[in-house]
Amino acid sequence: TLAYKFRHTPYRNAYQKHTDVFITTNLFEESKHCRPNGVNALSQYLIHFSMKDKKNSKSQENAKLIQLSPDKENGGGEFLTTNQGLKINDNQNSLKAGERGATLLEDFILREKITHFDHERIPERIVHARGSGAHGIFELYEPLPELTKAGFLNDTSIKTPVFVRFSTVAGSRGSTDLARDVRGFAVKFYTQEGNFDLVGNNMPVFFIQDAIKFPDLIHAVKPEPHNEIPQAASAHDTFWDFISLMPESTHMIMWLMSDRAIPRSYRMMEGFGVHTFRLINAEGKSSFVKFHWKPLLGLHSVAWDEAKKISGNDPDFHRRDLWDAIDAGALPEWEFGVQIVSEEDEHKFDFDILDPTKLIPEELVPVRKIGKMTLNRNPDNFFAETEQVAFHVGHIVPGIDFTNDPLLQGRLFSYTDTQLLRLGGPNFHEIPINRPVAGVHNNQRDGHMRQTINTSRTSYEPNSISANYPKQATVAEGGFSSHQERIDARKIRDRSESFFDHFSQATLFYNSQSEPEKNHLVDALRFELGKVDREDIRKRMVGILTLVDGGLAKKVADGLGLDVPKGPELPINHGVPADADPKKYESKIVKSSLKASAALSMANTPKDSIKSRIIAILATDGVNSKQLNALKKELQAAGAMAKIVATHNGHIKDDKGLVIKVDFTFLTSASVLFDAVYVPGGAASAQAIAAEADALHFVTEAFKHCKAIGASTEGITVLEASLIPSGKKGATPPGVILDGQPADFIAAVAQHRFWEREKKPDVPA
Ligand code: HDE
Repeated sequence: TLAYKFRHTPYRNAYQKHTDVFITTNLFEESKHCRPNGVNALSQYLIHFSMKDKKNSKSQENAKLIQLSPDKENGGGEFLTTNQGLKINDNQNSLKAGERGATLLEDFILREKITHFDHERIPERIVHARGSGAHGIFELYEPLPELTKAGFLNDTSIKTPVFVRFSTVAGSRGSTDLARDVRGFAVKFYTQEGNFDLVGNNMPVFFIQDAIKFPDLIHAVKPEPHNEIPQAASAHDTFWDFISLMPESTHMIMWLMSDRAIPRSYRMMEGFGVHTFRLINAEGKSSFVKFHWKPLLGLHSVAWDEAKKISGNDPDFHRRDLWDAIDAGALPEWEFGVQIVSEEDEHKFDFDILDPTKLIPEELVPVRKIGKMTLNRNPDNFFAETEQVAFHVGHIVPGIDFTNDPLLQGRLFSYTDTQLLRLGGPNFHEIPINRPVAGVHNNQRDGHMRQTINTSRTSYEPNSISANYPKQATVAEGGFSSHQERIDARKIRDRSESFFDHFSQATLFYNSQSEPEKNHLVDALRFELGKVDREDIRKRMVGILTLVDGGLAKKVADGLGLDVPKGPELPINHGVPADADPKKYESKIVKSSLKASAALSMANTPKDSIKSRIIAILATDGVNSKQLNALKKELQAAGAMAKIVATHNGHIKDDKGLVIKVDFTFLTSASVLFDAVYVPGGAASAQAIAAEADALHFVTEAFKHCKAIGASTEGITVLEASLIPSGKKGATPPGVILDGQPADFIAAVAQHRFWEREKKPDVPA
């Protein structure tokens, strides 16, 4: 009836005018007495309608949002009820035998409320427990029929809805965002042919080559089993013990010790599918592919000292940053790229493209940008969406397929298994955030928390009672058919010799880093190994580093007070099967044919925008309003956010007596939460700020972390009072702008960091 009403009332016209979500929400509101069946049928109808309407890309974009609508509940203007819909009269007192008496077992309202509360938690993810999600869309630049038949990669009029979850790997759900760690970058595309999940990371390679080592790796990096210390950190004995015995992890360790492991923002990091996948075109031709996400804001990191301090000041820093940016309309964007290798070229590289510890340098195979993803909506409910979203590398669509990468093959098993435990049963695909917008029709039935009411008498196939529906689809009708790879092999537990070079790309990565990045890598290794108690582990690790770069090994050894070993402890091999000849498993020492690759250094990222950067303006009563307003205006015009940090909360008065709202005080914020600092003039304001130790610490610390700092007229006295080496005019260090124009300051902020300031002498902050 609702569907009929929808088709024959003004709702449809309104819908066609693309105000769909609003209208559908109202329609659902009107139809709430029919929940859930009527509404679900209606939502399915609307999705169907919107998906048919290919030219209306706006409706495509909303297919997932329309689907989520009937499951939303707000409670606004309603009476409080039990889960059975009974209106509650007293939510303050339990039912007792007299005012001072014992609580009665009869109190079904109390029991329902407490029982539900007792069951609120589900197991956190075994890895990637800490994360943040957002909705968005993916838009294709040009059709790719020569490469793939996937619908969403062939029709530029479709806006494919996506849900993305970023995460750290090692820490628990409540751990800090700023851990030195890999970041998860998982994207669920709700395509018209079913869900495609690209479950990637912000680093293009992985620690291990075979899935069978994954539990060992994760046991080693997680808090140690006897005392559950340390939380969200790899700087401890068991991790480095394992790594020092796993030469295949050396390349990934270079990435993990680099600035990529401490991003400034989820919005400013790359994403990678890691494994080589396949694309399959309509003729069944396969090409190998590596997937890339390139952030339009460029790649940026924080300093390690800063990361440690952010963890105390705002452990939700990345979560808040993503939320606030989307809320403010600064929508995060990534270009989607592919590196394509034809089947004929599979063996043309000096590494194996099935080995997940190797990347394909962009100099050898350029990244072709094929589309753009924009995150445009924060979730309504963290648990329902971000926590319950279930990604799986095995969720693919026709036109995409797997390779025999042994890490990918193992993942294909793990992800369903983990959701069964985490989400409690086989119907996790029915949880709203996981439901495909393509219809689901099969003979799977029942199980815990089944939502669908299957009305057919048959739940088997073949059947004649239901005319054999739901029926199989031919390939032409969109049925999935696995790529018919030819296999002629013995069944064997072994590893290909083409996987035995463990160091050449680690060296390539190190050689590709800028000088400051190399220094950060050395410092990271000194920090991490410095936290390792057992000297034998430290020594073994430094030995491995000699195979990456002699200079690197020496610098790390110096920091640890160790003699530089001539080479590694021999033999260098990964775990050897009990009956195998250890010689056969020895690492091969291979030289990379490439000296350096520009794409591996964050120093080469575009630095032409300050969009969504957060600038602290230190000001208090008497601030020079002309300077303050001029800068604020320019910052906002450039897309940045200016925040007033003052000596007291509430409001301040400028030199004209006008009131300005204070955003933070030196007590409620810290320099590490901002990208840059500016101190405007105004004698009274500058004097009061210079008299505050926390304010002087604020600017000194911003200097230590190599951020842009600006000051005008009397504001300069604040820098002079701080520990900045030369806050005075004449000998200003890079990135310190005194009495400049707003444009000069903005140009400095766009640089993100002036790492050259790290050269000693350092400032204490
Ligand atoms: Fe995962 N991984 N993984 N992983 N992974 C999980 O699935 C696993 C690997 C990645 O935001 C788990 O739902 C195995 C590589 C991300 O919900 C689990 C192996 C890459 C996320 C699992 C790997 C990833 C996960 C835990 C080695 C980058 C978070 C909870 C064979 C390409 C997804 C869950 C989210 C989550 C298993 C290796 C990325 C247990 C066995 C390589 C981004 O299934």
